[in-house]
Amino acid sequence: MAKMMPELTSSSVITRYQGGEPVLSKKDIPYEAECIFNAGVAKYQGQYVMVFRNDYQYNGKGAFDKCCIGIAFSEDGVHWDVRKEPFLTVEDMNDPEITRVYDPRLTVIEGKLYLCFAVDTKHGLRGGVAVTEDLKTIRVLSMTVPDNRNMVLFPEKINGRYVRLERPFPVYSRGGIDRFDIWMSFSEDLKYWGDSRLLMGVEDVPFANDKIGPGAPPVKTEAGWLTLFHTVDIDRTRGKNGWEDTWQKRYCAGVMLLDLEDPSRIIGMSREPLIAPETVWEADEGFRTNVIFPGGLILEDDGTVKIYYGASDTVECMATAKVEDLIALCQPV
Ligand code: BMA
Repeated sequence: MAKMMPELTSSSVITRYQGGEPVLSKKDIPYEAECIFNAGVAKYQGQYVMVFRNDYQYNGKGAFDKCCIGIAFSEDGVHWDVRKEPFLTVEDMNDPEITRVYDPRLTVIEGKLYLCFAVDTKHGLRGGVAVTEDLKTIRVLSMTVPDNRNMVLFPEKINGRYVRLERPFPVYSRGGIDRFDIWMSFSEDLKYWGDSRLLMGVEDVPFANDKIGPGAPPVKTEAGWLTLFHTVDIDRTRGKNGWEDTWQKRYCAGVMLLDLEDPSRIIGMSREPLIAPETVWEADEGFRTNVIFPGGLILEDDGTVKIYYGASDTVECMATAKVEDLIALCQPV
């Protein structure tokens, strides 16, 4: 039996944009859309770029029949113009095995924009790495074996290799329940990945009792690679949350700092959530409430950071903080 978690609150270092109002939701989307969430964000070619998940056509049984990835652009990282057509659909993948593409993350490496995304197939759940330079054509570089997702890329090579964080689902060896951890792999060409190793176990996070996964791609600071992750706890006495029929989990955002030279070494992490579900959009309204799903972290020149997170699998929200405050939260493990 998992140990129960107390009520969790957000760190005082974050400020929610407009008290927690979404920065993007279905009313902003010029095509069929229902839930707009779990976005990745990067600064690329002089503007902010957001790729987001759009789930639509609810099937009444806890899932949506349709899902695509949309794209939006912004001058300030707050107000977004959504492109008239989706960025990536199942049909674009041109593979009858593939049933869903979702939960995109973005990283700029050497002037190119890389997209990591989750790919549901008829024979398992895979993590894709793709690249675009013109924000229109996308080339898939690699796909993991099942089951793996939540992949994020570091923005530069470290000791000659590309690095990614990821979250495999070792069901058999972890007791057949959600005990899933953050792993990392290395590559010389972004196509072939290996030298995989565990970065952080779910048991290392005091506010998780279920699973954890990478969130926002790492950002370079003088103190180390700063990155956000998601944490999950479940408490069967909490009741169901949201208009989906069975949802009982809670997702929070955590923050950690990794060594610049050896990112498999955790310098520190916050012992408490950075963001816990509290506002109306995070805790009361939506498909699966009590879900904070961080996917983007932008460090501005003045030392502020913008944190982008999906709320309740329904809308995309944003918070700001000072980078030094996030670093200070990362205490030695
Ligand atoms: C995870 C993923 C996320 C989602 C979360 C909460 O397993 O599917 O995309 O936000 O569950 O439903």
